Amino acid sequence: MATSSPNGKNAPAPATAAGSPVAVQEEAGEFLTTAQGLRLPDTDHSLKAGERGPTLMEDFHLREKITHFDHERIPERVVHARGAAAHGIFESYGTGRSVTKAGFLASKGLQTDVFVRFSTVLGSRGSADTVRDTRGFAVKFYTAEGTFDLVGNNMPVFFIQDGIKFPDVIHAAKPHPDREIPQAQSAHDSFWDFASLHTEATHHVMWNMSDRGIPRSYRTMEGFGVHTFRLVNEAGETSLVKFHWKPVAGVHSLVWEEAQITAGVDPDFHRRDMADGIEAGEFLKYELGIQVMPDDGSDTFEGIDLLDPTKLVPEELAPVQLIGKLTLNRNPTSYFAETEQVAFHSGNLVPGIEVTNDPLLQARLFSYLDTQLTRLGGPNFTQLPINQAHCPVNDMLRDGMHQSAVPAGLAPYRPNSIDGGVPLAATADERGYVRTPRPVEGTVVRTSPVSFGDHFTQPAMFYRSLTPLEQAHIVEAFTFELGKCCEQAIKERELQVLANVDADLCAQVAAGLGLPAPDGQPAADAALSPALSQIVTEPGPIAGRKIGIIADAGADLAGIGKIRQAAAKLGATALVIAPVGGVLASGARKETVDRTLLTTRSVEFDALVVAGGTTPTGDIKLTILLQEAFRHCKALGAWGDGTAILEAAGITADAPGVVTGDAAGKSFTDRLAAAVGLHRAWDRAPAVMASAVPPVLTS
Ligand code: HDE
Repeated sequence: MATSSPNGKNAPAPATAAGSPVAVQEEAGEFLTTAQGLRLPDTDHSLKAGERGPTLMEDFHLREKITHFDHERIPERVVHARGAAAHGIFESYGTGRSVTKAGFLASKGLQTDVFVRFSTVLGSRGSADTVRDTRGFAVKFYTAEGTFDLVGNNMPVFFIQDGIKFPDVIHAAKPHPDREIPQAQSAHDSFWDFASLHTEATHHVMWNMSDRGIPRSYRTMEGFGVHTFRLVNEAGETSLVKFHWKPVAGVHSLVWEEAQITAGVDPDFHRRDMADGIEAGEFLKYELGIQVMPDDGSDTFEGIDLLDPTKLVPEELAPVQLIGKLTLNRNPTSYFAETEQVAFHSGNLVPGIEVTNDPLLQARLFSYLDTQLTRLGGPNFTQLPINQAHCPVNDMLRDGMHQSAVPAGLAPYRPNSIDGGVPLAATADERGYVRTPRPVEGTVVRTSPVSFGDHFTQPAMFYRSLTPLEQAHIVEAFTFELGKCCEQAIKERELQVLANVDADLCAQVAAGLGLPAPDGQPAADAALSPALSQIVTEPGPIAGRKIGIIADAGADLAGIGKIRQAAAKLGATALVIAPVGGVLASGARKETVDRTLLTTRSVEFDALVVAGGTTPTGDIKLTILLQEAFRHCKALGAWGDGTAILEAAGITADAPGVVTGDAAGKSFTDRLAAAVGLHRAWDRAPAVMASAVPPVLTS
């Protein structure tokens, strides 16, 4: 009898010729076997002609084991190779219904399975998480009407306006082809050579050089669909829409020195943070939002060309309306089977969500399916468990490498009479993907519209909308990146680009490089969008954050217990750092040492606290730990005589963001949580952070 097989095809349940059921292959049984199920007595010694003799061809187990091992790798993604993922649930608010008929957005409370993969763009699979780069934010919605992939980034704009240039920007940004260095970074000549010659990249470059290029965590990143999509509701009315992901934990970043240290100390920083958070029940949460613009045939809104992916629509002009909530609540079981083999495709769409003529999006529609053929070894990658649709699939696609379905029937073609005419074509009423008719006409050309020609107004808007502190970070980033270039002409040309964005920005970077600042023609009247700033003035949630407590055998263990409890209540984790490992004990109280001065570094923590009763050691590693956290504007604290240890490291109790008290009571833990909730003590920045010029603070 035809049943639905595990891969969703209408196929006979797998069975032997005699009709005995065959289970889908998974590891089972307590004995080690070959891939054919033969039990093995020994997997440690190859079959040899005598103890000291040559190995025999006859050893089929050795050959199978080594052969399979030889083929364990698949090609890494040509971009976005470094990534980490999680399963989750998307819950619709039902508020998107007025603009789209997409079933998974229609009713309030409707839940859809999702798989989300975050990534960096440039680095190889084994590169560090905290490099300065754009982050991928790819979401697979397994909806009842087919899989919808929202393959976005953590920045709302892109380097190029036409997909045909993607190989150019990626070749320029990837390591130099001769020595394959530098890995996973843009601070090198070929990237800045391209960026300075190709001014349409300027807006994205500004975002990369801003704090958005070094997120604190995947949970503190915004996400953007980048392109404008066309949404269609049940009545057939269309709107132009941009997708946004708003992190519930707020938008927060690392500081540059911290990001660099972390790349060495913990290259897995972001994936560890996400996996640990999910394991601890501190799930990553984001709200899905849409900016809705009228589909009046002009493909523009308030003078902004909606087909130009180097432009954003300020939230002040089109507010982000929230339509659902994403919760990442389950870690993958197998990195390879799930995170590595997941195949996203911007052409995976559902009724109610359509594409526009954005030439970047159009090229993507070609690329994603194509790349999987090489990466996943043939056309049947949709049968891999992570890529299977969570709805019936009846595609008439047949055979090919790695075919694991057993399709029934004689007629994988249409029209047919043999299989009773099925599969049937679905009308719009039957939830078929019927595109909204749109007129297309034009002369065949290889050009861009004139409206794509303004490369500087929005970069100026972005820069000028940020706080002086965020601007100082951008200055520092440009000065660092260009300072790493060898070719003088490239630096000078990029300064010319910056001169056309903002004269102050250009002057400060030029000063840091020791070069004259050229004159430019920056936009005088770029409108501002304060929503682009990520600096908070009110404490936000601290779930998923880490607080280090410095202690030793003589420390106030009861106080440590209180901090641990207070942190846990807010979803944060407190970890005890001591000179040596083991357990700190005093009477009946015990506290396990989580880190030693040898195994940790300040970058692991959002705040550091010195426990009362801790004996000053004079250990330089402790001084560096505290000094680094101080320099990175993190919350610091001490109670009782722990304050003396802070002061010995040059940190005074009255410095901004330093919390002290007699005991680790409620007042102390509340003030500590508020300091962590502010993310950083930015008032400290002018005194501690390296920059091309001292940052100017408003307060
Ligand atoms: Fe991608 N991109 N891209 N891209 N992209 C890939 O697909 C490509 C673009 C994005 O976690 C590849 O499966 C072209 C914009 C993410 O698996 C590849 C163009 C945006 C991911 C590809 C773009 C993205 C990819 C590599 C220009 C943000 C990671 C492996 C037309 C809106 C997905 C793969 C994951 C991955 C091509 C532009 C986001 C080669 C040709 C714009 C998040 O197909």
